[in-house]
Amino acid sequence: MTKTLSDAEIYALADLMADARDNARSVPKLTIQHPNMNLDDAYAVQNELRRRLVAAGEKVIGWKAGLTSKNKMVQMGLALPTIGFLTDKMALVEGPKVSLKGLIHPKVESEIAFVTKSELRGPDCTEHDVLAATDFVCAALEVIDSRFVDFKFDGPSVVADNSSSARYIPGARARYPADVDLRTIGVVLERNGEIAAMGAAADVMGHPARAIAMVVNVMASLGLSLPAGSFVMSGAVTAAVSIKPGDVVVSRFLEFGDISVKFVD
Ligand code: OOG
Ligand code: MG
Repeated sequence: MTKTLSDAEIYALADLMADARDNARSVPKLTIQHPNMNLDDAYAVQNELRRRLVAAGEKVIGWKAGLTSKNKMVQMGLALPTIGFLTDKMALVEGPKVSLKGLIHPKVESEIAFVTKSELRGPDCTEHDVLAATDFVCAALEVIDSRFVDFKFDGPSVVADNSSSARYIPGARARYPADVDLRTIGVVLERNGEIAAMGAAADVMGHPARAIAMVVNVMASLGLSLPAGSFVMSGAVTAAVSIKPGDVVVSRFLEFGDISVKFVD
């Protein structure tokens, strides 16, 4: 695949997506204006968004996989695993006052995150390479937010929107990957005391480490490797759950403990 958009068009789309994010204003999906836009174009927009945030002082601390579970693919009607970058500014801390300020229509997702101890480089990265390079695994609660109207998008649009990345809350209990079976670990996601979703981590590509290998292999196609010390989320195990200020969310992963938050304005 090669790009169909000019550099000027890529910059204009990065302007549009950055403005939608910064002003919490949703926009129509990009393929309405650019029907031939492909994934190379979309990752070029994502790269430009990343370049601008880094130039503004944010640090890329890791990456995420998106749409890696059957549950998410069915929910979004899109069977295309994607990647996005994470910066230090997107991180939030578990607690009773987690702000949703600046978000349009946030949803939460229960995920397993990997923290790496050596560099990973595609394009042939496997689940085994990922496990060998993993320092520890922990839970994460991702808060996604699409910059598209009604949370509706296609593959190129969501990639250009950094795979709906907005915020993430790392869990506090770290485990060595060899000490847990990452396929059979189950999660219960509660909102306001009721079960909103539940599932087992094998729904993420059969094994969440495969989602990390996917991230590394897509990064290789962008000319990037994954540095040691990266925090990488493997994608939501269950369907995402909508939230609003006032909601209390508890994500309970066997082996990783709970992440409890109360969302506020
Ligand atoms: C795209 C991002 C999906 C995940 O974990 O699957 C994602 C979306 O559904 O908005 O972060
Ligand atoms: Mg996610």
